[in-house]
Amino acid sequence: MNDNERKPLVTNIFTADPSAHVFDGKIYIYPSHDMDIDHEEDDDGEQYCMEDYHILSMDTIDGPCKDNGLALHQDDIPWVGRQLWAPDAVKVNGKYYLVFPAKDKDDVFRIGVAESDSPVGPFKPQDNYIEGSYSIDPAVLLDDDGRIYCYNGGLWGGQLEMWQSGSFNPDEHRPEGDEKALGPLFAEFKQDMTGFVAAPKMIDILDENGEPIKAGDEDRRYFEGPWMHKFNGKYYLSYSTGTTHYLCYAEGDKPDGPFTYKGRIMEPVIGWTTHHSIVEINGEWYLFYHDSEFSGGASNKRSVKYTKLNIAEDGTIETIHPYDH
Ligand code: FUB
Repeated sequence: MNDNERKPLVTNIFTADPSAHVFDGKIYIYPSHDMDIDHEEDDDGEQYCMEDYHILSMDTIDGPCKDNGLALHQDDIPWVGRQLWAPDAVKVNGKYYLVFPAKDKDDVFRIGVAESDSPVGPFKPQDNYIEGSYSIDPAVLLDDDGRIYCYNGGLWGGQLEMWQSGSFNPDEHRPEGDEKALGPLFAEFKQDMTGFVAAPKMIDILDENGEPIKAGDEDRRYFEGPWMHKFNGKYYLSYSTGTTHYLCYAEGDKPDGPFTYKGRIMEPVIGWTTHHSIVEINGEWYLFYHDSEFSGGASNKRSVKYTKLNIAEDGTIETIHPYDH
């Protein structure tokens, strides 16, 4: 383990939900920027009232991590009301796109896009959110054939349940027990990042018998924070189980699934949420994640960390116990 591993990457600000990428040989981390405020916790995530984004960067995985300052503020995004949550980024045709969720002026979570010539911003937002987008936690996969996929969605405060009828209904029921669990959403971005090619559709996550994971199976069902990595030609969807605080993964042959549950990537961290990304750097695989150790356990004051990830030749991921050294 090198000196940086399993320690906060920066301590001048609180950061969470890290989406890590290698662009032009350098490491960039696109996190949420947690506010340094005390806030009561609730199931709708009111305590996550973030207002802007800062991008982190590292020349090497064992070197210093830099906070590159303000990259985008909610006051500069015409359609946003509040709550800038977990972002991701993609580089397409030499431009860098920040893809982020936020509540619109009606308090409905949507996905927005902002563009820059630099990986660290400042980013210029599009005038409106992506038409047809809803819920939180976008993760973007630029596939080997150049197609750009978006995975997103989160239960409870992330509002995913509220769209089961096809339109927004804040009183919609939460699936439970033997009902089929909701999955993350899948959509393809247009090449100019101005919209989706077609409406988002829900991804199936199956158990070892090919049956959909049930809503009551809280150790394995999808809650929020999707990520997609490819390994030996297969697609690996990983996510947080929310209420049980695990990071899990499922394997598939196609970018839109179905995916078969495979196992656990990480045991619970300090703090309610767990949210990650998986990235290959110089032939080694790393898990970027967050916890609330540095703030003494405050769930809304998190710090981004990373650790090495061991992936076997068949794609099996070794489970991480975050506080074992
Ligand atoms: O950071 C706000 C929310 O907390 C994210 O959108 C979720 O994934 C959870 O980490």
